[in-house]
Amino acid sequence: MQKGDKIYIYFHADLDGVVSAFLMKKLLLAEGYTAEYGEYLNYGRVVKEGWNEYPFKEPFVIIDFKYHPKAIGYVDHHETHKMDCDLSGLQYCIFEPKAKACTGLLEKLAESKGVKLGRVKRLITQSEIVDAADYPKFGLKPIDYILPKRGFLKVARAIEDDNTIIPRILHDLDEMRIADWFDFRLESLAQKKYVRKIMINLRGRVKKSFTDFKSSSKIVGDTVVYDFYGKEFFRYMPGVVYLKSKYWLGLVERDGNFAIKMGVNPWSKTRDAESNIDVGVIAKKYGGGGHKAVAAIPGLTNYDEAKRVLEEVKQKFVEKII
Ligand SMILES: [Mn+2]
Repeated sequence: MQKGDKIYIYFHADLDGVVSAFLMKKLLLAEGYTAEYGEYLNYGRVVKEGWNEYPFKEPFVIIDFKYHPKAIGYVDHHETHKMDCDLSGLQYCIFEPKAKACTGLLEKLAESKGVKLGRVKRLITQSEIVDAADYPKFGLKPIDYILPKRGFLKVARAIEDDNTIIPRILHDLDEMRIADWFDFRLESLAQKKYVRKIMINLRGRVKKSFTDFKSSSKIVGDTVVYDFYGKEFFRYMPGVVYLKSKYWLGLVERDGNFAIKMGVNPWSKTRDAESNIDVGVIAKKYGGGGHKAVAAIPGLTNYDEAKRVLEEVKQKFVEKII
């Protein structure tokens, strides 16, 4: 690689992935490269079945997503993504499963290269709160995420709700001057029309989903189990209905794509104490992935298959056997 060469940045389609891609671009530009955003990535069938043949524009780096052997850089914190390959030859590589988000890893990486990213502390902390679901520590309730009042949560929600705004978000981040200087980027983005539009649209849908959740969920042992086939699910909704529950496990569907979601309730005391279930390990057995406290099995092709996996995983939760 020579100075001026173009490097593409591929990243996970969530707040951490987007913000980390923005920071990676800053780093690469400071290092004298030309940097361009490649594409935002989501877990699903394409990644599950055709990852090795994925049409990356090269050379490229991957942020906050599954490793690819052709990547010249890799930044991640998902234990289940750990590979047996040698990452030491990669120019821009940092893998720390204990990190709360990739944003902090980008800062570390920049420091190791002697690059100053500017004022990014606030931006990094906000991404860490969202990615690690550190909400209780900051006095935020499940509903504060689902229908947010805080600017950084509005941006996180908007990205989650409509991935197609990601290129606009990145463009606006790159163009920011004053908000960039004052480290008020996400608050500034929250004022944008395309974010506000999503926030208004969410209200009615959340109300409906809340009603649906009450009728489509039950408590099994210490786990909230839900089946949201044909209904719209919102992350942390189990916490709105059952604030004190320990574990959450459910089936969700979007556009014919089925997934099993599972995790420790971020608002329960279990989270800080030792949990005897490692959901990342369970998910990996079914071709999914994640962390100890939150994981998913995406890419399930039909309801029957999803339902079968849900039942099997439910048994593991009941018996506390992984
Ligand atoms: Mn992340």
